[in-house]
Amino acid sequence: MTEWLGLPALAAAHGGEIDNMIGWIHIFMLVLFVGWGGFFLYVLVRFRQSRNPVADYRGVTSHRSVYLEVAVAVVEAVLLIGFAIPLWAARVDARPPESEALVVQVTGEQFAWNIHYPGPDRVFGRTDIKLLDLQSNPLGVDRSDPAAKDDVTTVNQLFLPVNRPIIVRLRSKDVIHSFGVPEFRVKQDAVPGLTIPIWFIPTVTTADMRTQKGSPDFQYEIACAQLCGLGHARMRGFVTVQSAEEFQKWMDDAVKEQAAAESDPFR
Ligand SMILES: [Cu+2]
Repeated sequence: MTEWLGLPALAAAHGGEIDNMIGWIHIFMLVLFVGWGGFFLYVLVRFRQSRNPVADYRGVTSHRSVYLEVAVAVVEAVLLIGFAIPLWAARVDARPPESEALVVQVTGEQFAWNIHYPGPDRVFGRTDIKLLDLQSNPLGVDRSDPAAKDDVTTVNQLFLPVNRPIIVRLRSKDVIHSFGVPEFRVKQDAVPGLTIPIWFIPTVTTADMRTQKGSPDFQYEIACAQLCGLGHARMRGFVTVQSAEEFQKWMDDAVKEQAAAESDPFR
């Protein structure tokens, strides 16, 4: 129902509800705009100087405007209590258990997105700020920790399987960034010192979206949605949504590559 708003294509399970709410808010605002605009024109004519040469000190005596204001407040309360709060509660409280989801850590920095997968053991390896190297180890992963052996890290490339709950643990190294993927209807600030979980279920693979849009170069983009410094505009990450099999293959290859790099004495 919200095509008329020109929102970005939808590619997440919860997005329909958000779009509906945006649609209802627009309809309500349109009614208010037309209503108040009409009222304004009416009073311009009704209280024109030629008809009212002397000011009326009694003013309006009918209560119609009060009823109207109450009605507006009721509709606003319904939008807030009936739609917005339940939707928000579902987003932040009804998070799926980590055992059913793919958990991935995303750390913003000036000006990149560092992606960290726990690998097949599903345990994030230890990180240590002393091991942090902006070129070779931007997250400071301690590869001597057994849990870190199979961890996979990338920069600005987030690979996700389709139709599976994704939990992103969002963090920041320096300033406030914001993880925004418009097609997933997801936007959350990354705040230094906090790990903020967000979750969504991608429903359309990158390949399907390319066909749907008729654009072979389409990419889901992580746009930093908080002005975070001079390089803010080039702080772009890309999300590749794949079928479960494709994703598994990507993950297996990445783990192998990681192991090979680790055992390379000339690295
Ligand atoms: Cu940023």
